[in-house]
Amino acid sequence: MYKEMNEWKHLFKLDPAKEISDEQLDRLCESGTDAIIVGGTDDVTLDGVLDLLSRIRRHTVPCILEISNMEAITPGFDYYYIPMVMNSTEKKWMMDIQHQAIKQYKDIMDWDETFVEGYCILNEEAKAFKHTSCYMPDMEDVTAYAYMAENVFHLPIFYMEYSGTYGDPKLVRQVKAQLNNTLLFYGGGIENNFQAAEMKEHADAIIVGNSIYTDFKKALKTVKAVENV
Ligand code: 1GP
Repeated sequence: MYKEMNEWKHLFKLDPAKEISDEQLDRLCESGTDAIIVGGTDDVTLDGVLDLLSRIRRHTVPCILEISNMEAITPGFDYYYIPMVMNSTEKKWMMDIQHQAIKQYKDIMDWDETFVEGYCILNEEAKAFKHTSCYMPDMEDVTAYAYMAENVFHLPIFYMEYSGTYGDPKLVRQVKAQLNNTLLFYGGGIENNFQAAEMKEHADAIIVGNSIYTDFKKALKTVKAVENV
């Protein structure tokens, strides 16, 4: 039986631009993870998204499309996440692309399955950081973004995105202390059990991405690592 989103602890994020075998994909889907996100920054094509969707769909695990480009949107996912990059220096990534997407799709959008994520990208080396022209916020900035995500924008999710590097658990703890209703998602550099549990202690849910492709066995073990955290 799958849980409601506010009970989720662990998600895997699959990149449609990367290869994964059927065997590995099956093991991820049956691992006990709460959901699988399909999303990436570069080379996200409709073909890549559809390929993953059809393969994940053989399982009952909830699957989510995190929308990064308009050309790769398709029906069939359980949920759709729309990122708004709060620490981008360009309004485009906070407002304009979402505006365009909503103009085009609002008649078919279902708000029971669509969730907006307030993203704060915290790794200067991450592709997404550069791609969306982010600046590096300090601790006070990040907690203020979290506060805004909850109280100004009433967003369901605040996402601390360290993609590619392991973040600062102290900062995650401080951000969590700021939030009452908005869920805190943490993603970035989780490669083993210890890191998974450490971040899950503060975040509502952790997201494991890259290590699926670099050390599959360890990535898989992160699911059990957060079960009782
Ligand atoms: C990426 O937050 C996710 O969007 C996970 O990060 O790929 O570093 O695990 P990693």
